[in-house]
Parts: sequence; structure tokens; C-alpha cells
Amino acid sequence: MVSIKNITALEILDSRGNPTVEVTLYLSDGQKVVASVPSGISVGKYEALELRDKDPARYNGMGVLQAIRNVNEVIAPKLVNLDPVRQGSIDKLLIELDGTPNKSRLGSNAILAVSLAVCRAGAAAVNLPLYKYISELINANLPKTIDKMPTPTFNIINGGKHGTGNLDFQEFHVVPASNKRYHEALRIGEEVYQKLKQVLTSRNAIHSVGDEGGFTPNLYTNTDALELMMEAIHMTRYRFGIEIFLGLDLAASNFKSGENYHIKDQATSMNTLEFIEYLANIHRDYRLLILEDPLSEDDWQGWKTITERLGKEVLLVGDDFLATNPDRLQKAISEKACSAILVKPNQIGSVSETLAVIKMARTGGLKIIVSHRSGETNDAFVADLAVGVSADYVKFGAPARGERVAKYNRLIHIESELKLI
Ligand code: 2PG
Ligand code: MG
Repeated sequence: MVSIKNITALEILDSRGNPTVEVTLYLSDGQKVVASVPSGISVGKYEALELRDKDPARYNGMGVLQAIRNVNEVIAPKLVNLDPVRQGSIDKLLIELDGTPNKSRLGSNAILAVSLAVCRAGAAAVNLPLYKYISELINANLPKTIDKMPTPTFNIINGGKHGTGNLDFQEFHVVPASNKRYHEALRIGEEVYQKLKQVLTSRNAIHSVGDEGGFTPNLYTNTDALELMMEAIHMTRYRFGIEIFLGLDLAASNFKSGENYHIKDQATSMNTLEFIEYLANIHRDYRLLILEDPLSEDDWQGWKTITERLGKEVLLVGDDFLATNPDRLQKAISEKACSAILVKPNQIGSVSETLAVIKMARTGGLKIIVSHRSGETNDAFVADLAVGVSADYVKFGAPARGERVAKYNRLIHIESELKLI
């Protein structure tokens, strides 16, 4: 049996320049694997806790030395000699070692980095590509054929907390039709991205990019951003509404104050019902395929109403709303409060819990979108995860910047290996 020989952690930087956790796991047969964890900035309040040192003298308090110590001193000694293919029992051990409901003692960053490394080590130990190994993990006793690639959705304008502060909505997406092959969909997204740059340049608008590689233009309203995207799409040969669609992540908790939603496009703020009507009009004008976090994470009644109102035509995606959390997901399924889940492993903090949430979402009839975070490393684990669990969509940001294209390029390799091109 191949076993875990040693585990060590290092403090490295993510794409925003903030420290994060990287774990190296050594196997008894001489192989070694590396995994690192991402970090969000628009963090939902129901997420597992990412441990930060809060020492203002280092990295403005963002250091992760305590999480590193937790891996090296608390976790590693307990995992040595274990068989890495026992993902379920190792994750259980990590959760028990932590002992809190939100992983606040050891930190979700420490625990997830180890959990990801164990998963990669398990795949290496049985000599399977990571996506195939994940497919075995999630399907246990079921047939394991992988016959489809996820559809990518591209965040090409960055607003909200990822931008310069002039747009309320956080992400403006182009979404290729799901019947496109993956490499075609990637090309569509990239070509629209380049056309959008031309549109912005021709208008002397700012075309620098934000945290996820999307542009951060100096616009007056959120609808201006949608208009520019339409213009860019019309400059390509792709037919809007047939081959390419629009999507939004509003991250609406960020512009709700009290009971009302306030955005620049409207002089007065709107209550939940008024805001739902407003979004229905946006959908009428721009045919949204995906609408993520359209309402705040606590607006349960609003979520039920919008799903009833728009759910047949638009995917209503819970990100901050569900926080990859089984209890929130269960409630959302039984109350029919959304139609898709955004899956981010670091919201819950281990591979096994992530896979359990995906299974629950599938059984409940929800679509699955596997997602990066706005602060990323070049680790492409989420690409393998998406293929392994047969996700419907992946959300990895703009088709630009190293940490984003690391994931898109990994999918190119997988598509080719699976002969799905
Ligand atoms: C989101 C994510 C990723 P963050 O809201 O969907 O795009 O942002 O990682 O900052 O939470
Ligand atoms: Mg989101």
C-alpha cells in the first residue's frame, strides 16, 4: 500500500498578492503532490472561516502563518502512514481535529489545502488522472463514464468588490451555448473578450482589468456595461440568443441596505419585489441565461419569489446564498428557492463535504456550477473537479491572466484526453 509519508505547508501568495496556504504531500513510493487554496473577497457570511493571523505588522494582517503551523504541527502528524485513497475518513479526521462547525480552529484554508493534496495524492497512488479519480469518489458504486465537458461562463466585466467601485453588479458574463464543444466555447468567450477591449478602446474608456481578469471600465450604470457587451457580441459572428448569452452575478448582499436594494441605475432604492421586477425587465432586454445572487443571502422569501417568477427561463444561482453548505442547500431545495448552486470548495472546506453537497444538489434537481475565487493560485483542482462531477458549468473568470487560464487550459487537456473534441 502507498501511504502518506509527510505533509508540509508554506505561505505563498495568491493572485491579489495576499498570502495563502500551499501544501506539499510526500508519498511512501517517492511521489509528491502540491495543492494550494484560493480566497474570496466578496465572502458570504455562511462560509467556513479562513484563518488569518490579523498581525498588522505582516501583510496588513493577512498572513496565514497560524494556518501553516496548524498543518505542520497539528494535522501532518495525524495523517502520516494513512492511505491517501481514504478521502472520506481523512476528511472526517480533519473535521474532528478542528472540532468547530465552521472550521475556525484550524482554519478552512489549512484543512482544505490538506484535503485537496490528499485527493491529488489518492489519484497519484492509484495512477488515475485527477478528474477520473474524483469521478470514482463521487460515483462510488455507480457507472463512471465521463461523456461531457462543462460549459464555461466568462466574467468579462468586473464590478462590485472586484472592480473599481463604479458598478454595483459584481460580474458581467458571456455564456456560450451548452451545445458548443469546450474548445469552441473557450474560443467564443475569448473572441468576445477581445472585441470588448476594442469597444472600450474606441470609446476612450478605461480597459484595465480587475481581480478576475475582466475589464473595469469607468461607466455610469450597470446597464451601460450590458450595452457594451452586446456591442462586442454583435462584432463577432456568433448569434446572440442562439450561440451566446449573457449572465450576471449581482452579489446583491453588497448593495442591500436595510430592506432595500440600491443601484446607480435608479434614483430611488427598491424593495425586494420592486427589485425582482427590475431584474425581470433586465432579463426581457438582455435574455439572461444565468443570474447569480440576485438577492441578498438572507432574503429567503425574495429568492422563492424570483425563482417562481424567472426560474423557467433563467438559472437562479445561489453562491453567498448557499455557501456550498448542506443545511442551506437542503432548505433551498425543499423551498424551491433557486435552480442552481455555485460550488466553491473553500466555502465548506473539504473535498468530501464538497462532493456531498454536489450529490445533494443533483438529487434535488439543481444545476451545478463549479467556481474559482477572485483570489486564485495557479492550482487547477477545480477544473478536474468540474469534469469529475459532470458539472453543467464552470466559472473561472475572464479568459485572461495566468491564474484564470490555468483552469481553462487544464480543461483543454482533459477534453483532448477524453477525446471529446
Ligand atoms: C463570486 C466569487 C467568484 P469571491 O462571488 O462568485 O467570482 O467572488 O471569490 O470574491 O467571493
Ligand atoms: Mg458570486
